[in-house]
Amino acid sequence: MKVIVLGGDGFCGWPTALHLSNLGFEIVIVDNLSRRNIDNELEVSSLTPISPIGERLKTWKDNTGKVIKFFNLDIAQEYDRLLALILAEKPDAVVHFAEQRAAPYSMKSSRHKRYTVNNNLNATNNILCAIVESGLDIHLVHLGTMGVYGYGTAGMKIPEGYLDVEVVTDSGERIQQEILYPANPGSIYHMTKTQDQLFFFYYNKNDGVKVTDLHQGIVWGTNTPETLLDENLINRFDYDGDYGTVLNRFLMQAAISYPLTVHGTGGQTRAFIHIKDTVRCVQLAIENPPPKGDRVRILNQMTETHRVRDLAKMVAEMTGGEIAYLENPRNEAPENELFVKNERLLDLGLEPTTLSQGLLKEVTDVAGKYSYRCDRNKIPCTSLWIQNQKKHAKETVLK
Ligand code: NAD
Ligand code: USQ
Repeated sequence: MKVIVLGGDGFCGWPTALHLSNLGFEIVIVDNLSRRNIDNELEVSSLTPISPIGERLKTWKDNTGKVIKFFNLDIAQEYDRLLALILAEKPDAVVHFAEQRAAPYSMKSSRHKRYTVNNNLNATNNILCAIVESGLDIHLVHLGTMGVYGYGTAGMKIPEGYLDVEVVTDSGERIQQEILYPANPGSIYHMTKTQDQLFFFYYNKNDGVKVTDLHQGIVWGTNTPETLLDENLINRFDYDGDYGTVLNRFLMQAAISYPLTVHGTGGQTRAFIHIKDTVRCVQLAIENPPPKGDRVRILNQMTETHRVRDLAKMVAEMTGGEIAYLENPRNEAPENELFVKNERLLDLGLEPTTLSQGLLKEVTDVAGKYSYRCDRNKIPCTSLWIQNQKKHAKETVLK
C-alpha cells in the first residue's frame, strides 16, 4: 500500500512516516520545511537535536534498508506540482498533517493570523481538489483537533463528530437529524480546523472523496521505537511559548527546575494522547477506510483527559518542582469539564499509553538529557489573544 505523508517532517508526521515504513507501507513524504523556517523566525530550536531531512532519510535507509521518498513542496501554493505528484505516485492514501498547528503562533499578529488561514485552508482545499482532479480513489486521512468542539459540554460526552438533534416543525412534527457537532474554535488556528471540516463535508458529498478526520487531543511524549533507532532519527520536542504544548512544556520545565507555567487557575481540562498512540491511530485509520459512498468518518483521537493544574501537580510531585500560576495570555474558559467518546479507535485495536506509564521516563530520557539545549528566554508565552492586552503590553514595555 502506498501512502503520501503531507507534513512528514513534523512532530507527528515524521514518526508516523517511519512507523508506516517499518510496517511495509511504501512512503512518500511531502513537506515544505516551513516548520523549520518558523523555528528560525522565532529564534528557537527543538529541545532534541533534529537532523536535516536528507540525513534523516539516509539514516532510516542505512538502519532498515527501507527507502522513503521526499518532495519539498508547498501544498498550499504549488497546486500543479501537488497534482502531478499524485498522478505520478498514485497513492492509496494521503495523510494530511501539513498545517500551521500552534494556537499561540496563529494569534501573534495579523500577519500570523493571515498566514495560518491562507496556509491551512489552501492546503486542505488543494489536496481535496487534486484528489478529485486525479480521478483516483484515494483515502484522505486528516489530522484535525479536539478543539473544533470547544472544550465545554452540557455534561454529556462529546460524540465522534456528529450530534443527534431533534427539530420541531411549525406543525409540531418532531424530526430527528444528525448534524456536525457545533464548531466552537478557541483560536485562529482552531478556526481553520473547523473550516477544514466543511471542505471535507462538501467534497465527500459532491465528489464522493473518502475522508477520515481524526480529531486529535494534545500530543505528548517524543519518541517511538522507530525514532529511537538512531539519534539522527530523533523526533522534535517543542518547548517554547508558541509551539510547546502544555505537558511537554511541564516535563521540560521540571527537568531544568523552572516553575511550571500554569495559565490562570489551571482549571482547563484537555484531551491527551501519546505520540506512540498517534502513529498507531493513523495506521488504524489507513487500514480501515470508510466504504466508498460513506459520509466523512470522524474519530476522536485521544486517550485521557486531564485538568492543567492536576498535570502540573503530578509533574511537580514526581520531580520536586514548583508551580507558578500566571495570568492567562489566552481568551479561554478558566475552568471546564471535558468528557469525550473515543470508542471507535479503541474498537479498531488501539491500546492506550497512559500518563502513569510514560511520564517519568520522558522527564529523564528526553527532557533531562537535552536540557542543556534549552533557552530559558523562550519559555514564556508572549502571544496574547486580546488586542488591547497587546496595546497594554506595549505601553508597559515603553514605560
Ligand atoms: P508540525 O508543525 O510539527 O508539523 C507540520 C508539518 O507540516 C511541518 O513539518 C511543516 O513544515 C509542514 N507544512 C506546514 N504547512 C505546509 C505546506 N503548506 N506545505 C507543505 N508542508 C507544510 O505539527 P504537528 O504537531 O506534527 O501536527 C501535525 C498535524 O496534527 C497538524 O495538522 C495539527 O493540527 C494536528 N494536531 C497536532 C497536535 C499536537 O499536539 N502536536 C494535536 C492535535 C492535532
Ligand atoms: N497551558 C498552560 N501552560 C502552558 C501552556 C499551555 O497552562 O505553559 C494551557 C493553555 O492555556 C490551554 C492548555 O494548556 O488551556 C492547552 O494548551 P496547549 O498549548 O498544550 O494546546 P493547544 O493550544 O490546545 O494546541 C495543541 C496543539 C494543536 C492541537 C491541540 C489539540 O498545538 O495543534 O490541535 O493541542 S486540542 O487542545 O485538543 O484542541
